Amino acid sequence: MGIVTGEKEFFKGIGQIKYEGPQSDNPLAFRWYDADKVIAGKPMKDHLRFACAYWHSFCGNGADPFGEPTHIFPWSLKDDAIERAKDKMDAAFEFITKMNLPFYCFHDVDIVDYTNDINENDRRLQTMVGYAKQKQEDSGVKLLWGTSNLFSNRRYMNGAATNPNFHVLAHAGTQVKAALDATIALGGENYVFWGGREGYMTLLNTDMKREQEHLAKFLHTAKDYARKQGFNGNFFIEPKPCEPTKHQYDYDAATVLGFLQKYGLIDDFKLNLEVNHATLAGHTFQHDLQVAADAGLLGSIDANRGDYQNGWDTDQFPNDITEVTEYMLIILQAGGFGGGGINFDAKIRRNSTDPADLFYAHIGGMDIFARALVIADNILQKSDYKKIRADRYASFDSGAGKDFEAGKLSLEDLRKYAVENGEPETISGKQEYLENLINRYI
Ligand code: XUL
Ligand code: CO
Repeated sequence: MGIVTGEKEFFKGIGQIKYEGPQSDNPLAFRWYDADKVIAGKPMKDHLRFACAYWHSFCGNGADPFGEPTHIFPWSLKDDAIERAKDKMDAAFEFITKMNLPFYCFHDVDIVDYTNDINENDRRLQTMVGYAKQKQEDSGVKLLWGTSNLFSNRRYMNGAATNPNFHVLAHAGTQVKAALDATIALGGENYVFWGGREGYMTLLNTDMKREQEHLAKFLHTAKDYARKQGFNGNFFIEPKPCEPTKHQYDYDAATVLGFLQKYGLIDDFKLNLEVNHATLAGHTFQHDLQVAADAGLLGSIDANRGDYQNGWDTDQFPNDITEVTEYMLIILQAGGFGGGGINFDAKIRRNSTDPADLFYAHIGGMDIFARALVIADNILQKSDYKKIRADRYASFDSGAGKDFEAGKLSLEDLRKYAVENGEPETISGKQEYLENLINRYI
């Protein structure tokens, strides 16, 4: 895969980012991500399946609720919407190929500006799909997932699929149809639903049961349409507990699993889990990963991190090796992602205004996951980590414990066992031992 630029080079002075190894002090090189290096039976790039998030990297402009944009992109200057969108896509593919990122992800509105004219939107999106197709062919970069933005337009202020007004729901369906068509045309491997406005601000005006039924019906309708068009990929739901809505229906991994089960969606949908969403739900990311993995529905992740001192979605790039090692332990043991990968749903800070900052951010994120992959594989191959966990449950491997697991014991049997065997011995959970073990391999 070589660098693909448009007529103009947007990131001048920055070439192909290459692997130089841990000893390198070049800030524009990988120290751990060695795409073709084989770990646990397959190349790093196939374990990690990194993706660039179009919205944060090429649309977000550094504005915050208190201040105007600080990122004045040279690809956002042209007057004509299509010309501007093409410049943006040129910049995106230049960046993605310089970074050696195998995938990208987008919302419909990231690719080209939307208007309130449905037919014009279709025309715009189709034009840009043609442009993207060529870029994908030239570069070998693939679409990890597409999605539709059903939260920014003011019509969605009371929800999209869960809006109390059917007319709004019809517009949401219109947008999903076009975004699915675009995803399918571009060979997208998955399609994501993140319901930022699917929830409520107050129960005083909300029929929660009816809204959730509408959401399920909407997902069925979208899924049936995509399958009819020949889409074989996965649908992912991305949980988040709140923000922008006070209470979102797709609260966390466990809530979404229950919802998929209840409404007969479990065979087509998996989870796209995001670090900062799990922490906003009061969980560690490891917790949500394990919940999804145990259900066999760990589809993909949105990699980022929050800030321990505040309670909103700061979408910072990941940089904590201990935490990311713990993620990779769960992901490796789950057998990897179910069709997805690692999408950097993360943004550089408002005051990170050098063109190189976007590179540093992604290099750091890719390196930390690559390094964590190596460490986690070492822990699983060489240490007693797995054995310690298995041994904690040894009392269920034989005798009465095994009979209990097999459903052969009654409550009376449990009492009899307790009377006969007296007080259980005190057994350590070895938490500090295991924490030290992780650090030893780091
Ligand atoms: C918002 C978020 C979204 C989804 C896609 O918190 O994570 O960017 O990933 O709509
Ligand atoms: Co996300």
